[in-house]
Amino acid sequence: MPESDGKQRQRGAHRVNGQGDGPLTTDQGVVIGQPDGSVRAGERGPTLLEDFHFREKLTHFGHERIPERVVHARGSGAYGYFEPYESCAAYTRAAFLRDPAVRTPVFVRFSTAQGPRGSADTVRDSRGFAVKFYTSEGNFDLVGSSFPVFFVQDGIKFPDFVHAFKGEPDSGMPTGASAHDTLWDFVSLQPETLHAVMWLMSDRALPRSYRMMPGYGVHTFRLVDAYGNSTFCKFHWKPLLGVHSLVWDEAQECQGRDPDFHRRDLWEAIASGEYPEWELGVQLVPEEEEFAFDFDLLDPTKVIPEEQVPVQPVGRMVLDRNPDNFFAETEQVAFHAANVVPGIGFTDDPLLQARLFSYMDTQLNRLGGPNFAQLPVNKPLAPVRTTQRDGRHQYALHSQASYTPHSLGGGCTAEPEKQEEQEEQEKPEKPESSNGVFLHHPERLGGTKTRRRSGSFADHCSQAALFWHSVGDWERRHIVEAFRFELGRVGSVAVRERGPSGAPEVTSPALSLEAARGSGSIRTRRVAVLVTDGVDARQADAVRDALKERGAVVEALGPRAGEVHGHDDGTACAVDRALPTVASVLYDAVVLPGGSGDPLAPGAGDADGHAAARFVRDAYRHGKPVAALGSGIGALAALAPEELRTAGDGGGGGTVVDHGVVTDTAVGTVTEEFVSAFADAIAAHRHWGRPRMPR
Ligand code: HDE
Repeated sequence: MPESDGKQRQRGAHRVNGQGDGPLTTDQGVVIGQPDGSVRAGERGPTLLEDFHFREKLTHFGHERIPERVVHARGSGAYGYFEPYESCAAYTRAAFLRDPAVRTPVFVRFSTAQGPRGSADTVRDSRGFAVKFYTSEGNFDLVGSSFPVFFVQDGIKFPDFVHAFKGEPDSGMPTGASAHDTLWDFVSLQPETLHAVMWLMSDRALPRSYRMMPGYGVHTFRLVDAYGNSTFCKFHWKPLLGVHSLVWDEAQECQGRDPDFHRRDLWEAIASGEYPEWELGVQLVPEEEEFAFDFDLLDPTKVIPEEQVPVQPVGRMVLDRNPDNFFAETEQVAFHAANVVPGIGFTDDPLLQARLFSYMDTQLNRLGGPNFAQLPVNKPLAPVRTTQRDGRHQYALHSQASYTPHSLGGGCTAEPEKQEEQEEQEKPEKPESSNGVFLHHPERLGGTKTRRRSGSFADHCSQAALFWHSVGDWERRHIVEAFRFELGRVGSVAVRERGPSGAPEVTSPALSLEAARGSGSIRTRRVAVLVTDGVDARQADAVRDALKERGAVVEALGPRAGEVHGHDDGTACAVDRALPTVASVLYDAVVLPGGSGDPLAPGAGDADGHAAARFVRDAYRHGKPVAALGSGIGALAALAPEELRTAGDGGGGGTVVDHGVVTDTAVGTVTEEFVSAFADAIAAHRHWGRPRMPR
């Protein structure tokens, strides 16, 4: 792949492919003749201490792991780029937002928050959405979340929240789950958690894919223009594929069927050229309107309803490259909420203020020293000139004086501008004169030292209720089911019974998943075609081709890998995977083509003979599109409720759609009418309100 941007060229210098041309060596470059045996005193004798190669190899191995992140340990990363649609100079002097011709390289890491490094992807949790922009003015990290609100208002409560969320202190259980006593004990005693808990109980906590997940900066930030004027800003990432979720039953089964479900999905999409894309949007609030809301802009448990302040699109981010090395890049990447560039500033949100301290601190522990900004994934593209020196893992060979001011060797060419000059620049007359220098926003401060929380942070119920009243009926049903499940797992009766009181009925439609369905495309959606001996092979191929043409990933699942015989003489149908090795939860939709065979017949490895029937039942229960063609309709009818309308039910031919169940009597082929009805059903993602399947 050509090195398209500066970051990729920079990485190129560190890339190591294979072992090179020569023989294996030790870390010291000494050639090893025979790498497969340790040096022993006799062929059956003890290993000798002098075998430096053996000792070096085992010692290095024993040190391969670094401490995992205390939160967000489980993550997946990718490279890409960001480009603004047009100049945002009216609000910010940040160079990467000022020129639509500038593409800024990015590295993004998505993560779960609670579980350890090896935990499953589809747990109920908020997700990290951390973006490192390698801008020409230094690195900007937007270390965000898939929820727009956080659980606590003050960073001093963060360790308490995390301790409660992580496994129980004695057993360490559960892994990656909130359904246990300490979490519910804490949240029921700390009512500011309520709004984020509503999000956690909703389907928002179960993304279908990282590619279909929104991101939020959560805090109110500042944008600062070239004249030093500041505007409050909330950041939003909106996925081009729309926002889609799993259902709880499916998410749980996925944890076993494919614990890497999200990691695999992201990796495979990028590897196959289906580059995921997000739009960056901002909600802007002029400084004068700081107090125009019935909540505090500094309170990270609140959203600014989009109906009140619309999200303005400012640019797009595309992820187009998987990392070369998981450890070196996805594991060693170090995000820091304090990494900002000129034109972006902080507010006094007490959660943000705590984060400005915490990330550097944790990285010193995790990465073992202060020089982690020299690691390839963390290294800025902007020139780095500091007087920081030495420390563990120092790569640079500094020879110049390491203090300012200095006069040796020609003096310091990188001397900062004098303080007085900087202050003069705080309101520069000409925008260009402030280029490149980071100025802290000269916010006027004053107050009495206190640990008291502002009264403006006291309302914990209104926005939790706003969320509840704004989502669709099916989303509300899922929230109730989630509370039932979670509290059902809580042992302490006292904790189970603690709960908040009601609040007024106000809505913000933008909070519903219904409002974020996406463009109607089925690109990269995974569709299973169930085939068996006797299948209408021409039809199975036709449906596969038609859906692939629309960008779906289509796999034929049969009783065994290889191929099955077709219904018509001489025809055959290729099988991508043996059905008993997969499950409906790994797909978005299923098709039963026609033919003379029974598509629900058991195959090799199908322990109880019900794998195919279970596949279709699960897809139906989880609200996924189910299609049946020709004689496949009969097989579906044997499972589906009688109330469902299907083609051939006295209604004659053509395509019939009922609650995302799409049927068509065609034989030997598929009609355009069927394909587009099925594609629409897939794009709609899930279909609720179906008649229940008989048990
Ligand atoms: Fe973090 N958070 N956080 N956080 N956070 C970390 O930093 C912390 C918060 C978020 O992919 C840690 O390098 C405090 C909010 C993401 O590498 C640590 C507080 C949001 C990631 C830390 C918060 C986040 C982290 C652990 C409350 C959403 C993963 C390892 C004041 C806006 C980044 C590390 C990655 C990681 C501290 C609250 C997002 C300990 C003290 C709110 C996406 O420094």
